[in-house]
Amino acid sequence: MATRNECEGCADMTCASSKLVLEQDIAKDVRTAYDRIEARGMAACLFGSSGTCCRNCNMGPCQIIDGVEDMVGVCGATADTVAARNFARTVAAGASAHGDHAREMVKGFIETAKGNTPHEIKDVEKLHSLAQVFDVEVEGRDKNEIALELGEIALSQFGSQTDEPLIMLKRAPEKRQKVWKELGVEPRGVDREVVEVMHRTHMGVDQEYKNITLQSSRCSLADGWGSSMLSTELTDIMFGTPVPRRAQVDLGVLKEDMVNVTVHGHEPLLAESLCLAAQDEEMIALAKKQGAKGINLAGVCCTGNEILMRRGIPVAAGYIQQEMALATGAIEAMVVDVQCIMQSVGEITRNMHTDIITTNYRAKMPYGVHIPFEEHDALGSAKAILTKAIMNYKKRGKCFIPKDSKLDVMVGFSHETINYMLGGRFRKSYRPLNDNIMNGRIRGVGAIVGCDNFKVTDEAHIIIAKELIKNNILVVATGCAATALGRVGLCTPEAAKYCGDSLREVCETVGMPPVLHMGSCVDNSRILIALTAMVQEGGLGDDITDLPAIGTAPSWMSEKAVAIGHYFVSSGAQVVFQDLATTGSKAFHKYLTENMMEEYGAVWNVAKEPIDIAKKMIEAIESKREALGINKQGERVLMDMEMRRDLGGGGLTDVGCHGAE
Ligand code: SF4
Ligand code: MSK
Repeated sequence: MATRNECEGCADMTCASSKLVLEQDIAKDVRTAYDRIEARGMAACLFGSSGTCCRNCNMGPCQIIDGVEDMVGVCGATADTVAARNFARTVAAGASAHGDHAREMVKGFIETAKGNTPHEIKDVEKLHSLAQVFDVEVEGRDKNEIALELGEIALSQFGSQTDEPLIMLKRAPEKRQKVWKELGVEPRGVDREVVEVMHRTHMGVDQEYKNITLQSSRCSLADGWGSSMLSTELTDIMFGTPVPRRAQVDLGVLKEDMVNVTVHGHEPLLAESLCLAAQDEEMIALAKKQGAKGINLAGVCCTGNEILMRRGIPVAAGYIQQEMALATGAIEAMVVDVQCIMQSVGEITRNMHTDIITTNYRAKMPYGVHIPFEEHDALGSAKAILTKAIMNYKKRGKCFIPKDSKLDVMVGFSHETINYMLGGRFRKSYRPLNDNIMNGRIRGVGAIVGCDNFKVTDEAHIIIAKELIKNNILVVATGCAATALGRVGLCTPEAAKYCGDSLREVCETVGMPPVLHMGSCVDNSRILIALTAMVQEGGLGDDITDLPAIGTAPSWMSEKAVAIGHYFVSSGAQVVFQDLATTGSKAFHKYLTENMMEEYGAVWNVAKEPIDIAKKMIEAIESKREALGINKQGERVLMDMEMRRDLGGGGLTDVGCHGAE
């Protein structure tokens, strides 16, 4: 576990900006997670970290030791039952966070279709293609009419009480749909699956770990193929599907002579409205009146990734840096909504000019100022929030911005972009990607997703990414992992220099980074769609489990990461985590890490060291290649001019790179 001193002495490039900030006098009274880790001075509870502490009823809490007769729960619950129940509840908590977020997005989408928000339906092509999935008629209809019908059906997916599977499941490969049907894990309603987990894990209900885990799968699939996918797709339709663009990340994006407003959390409706308000003449004039040159909006965590992907607005900090961003003393307001906001940010700003502005009735904080974000008056709410921030500018005292700590990134790799990035405008398809995998120029795809975590070095993401691309594996990234990779320059085409020869040639020919930033943590659903598209394109098997692809969340922190990991495994894609709170139960842990393979064609893997995670990922990809028989077609194919022309027929120059600055 890292301490502040370790952070200060860390050679890790990702810590550089944080370290610079923490060294300043103005930061000396700011207590960060590093200080609290040091002060707590206690090791994590063994029962908690191995998944065998139960407090599901008031006869406990019970700490269970697997295999010791008297060390079962007072009710007789065994280690396997307790660990499976705890795992299921973690999945349910993660899925509920995505579900509640997605519901807000769908409601905002409906209000937009009705003309009740300052936003509009931007991506009509995507609207039409999603309408098809939901059997909504598009011919001769106005975009808002289509969106309204689509939105209402989407909303019904949350509270559905029928036993029909969620509509979006039919987007998965047919073979996968069959697996789910046979196992009986097709999710029915987004909310229902969370409720059922909570019921089945209540004292005295489901006591068989495999049966409990079936419901974990169903709940996680309701997240991945249900709520998260709905959120991503409707957000794209409303705010525009991301396309490649250049932008910047890290604390150096804050500006000394401007009102700095960071937006932190997850819901794009708030962030997009703030973007509109920040361009408003009246707001800019107010900022100037206070002596600032203007308003500088920057992101933190996944809300940051949403506006980074769509607008090229810079990301100041990932999860692990939120306290350091405040410690600069240069932020007038940190506007927050839901998820991943550390309670310490309120405490840090108590004696500073900075306001923490909470905006969602679900998430208020001690020392926060609450200004509700009303979707019916989105612009009005956003202006009220910005006004509060602007009026703090004159109160700003000494500040320190590590000006050189900002890195270029190329972002905006939606699954649609990948579709025509390699395929070209005139033949957009996953064929070239599949072909490149089949001929071995690209060995496979590795997803690096999830959070940062003070428990492990932030270098984990970087070590893994560098090892993968060195071995010609294309990396896709989301969430705070993507921000961490961006902070060291891996999300630029220039990072091709770290790749093995054949991946480097592909990247250089197309002009793409070897690490593709695909968005926020909700946007992991983009990866599900990309994997499905690869299957449907042909040549790489007929299910997700056949693909040479694997994911990792090496520094996971949030319960959402476990829900994501489980929907990937239940969808046939393997994952590797650094730890999993299931090790105290032999049979259940073995089920997750070995036996799920027979049913789902994928398992959870655990590896402590980042380099071992990378090795596991490479091994898994190579063994899928062997099984597909594509290694026989030639190990490494270097491109001649014709191949380059073929690949370069489309590419980022066709897609258009929209410079952020
Ligand atoms: Fe203990 Fe059983 Fe109650 Fe859990 S449900 S706290 S194991 S008695
Ligand atoms: S914000 S869930 S720390 S990715 Fe999505 Fe980052 Fe993980 Fe929160």
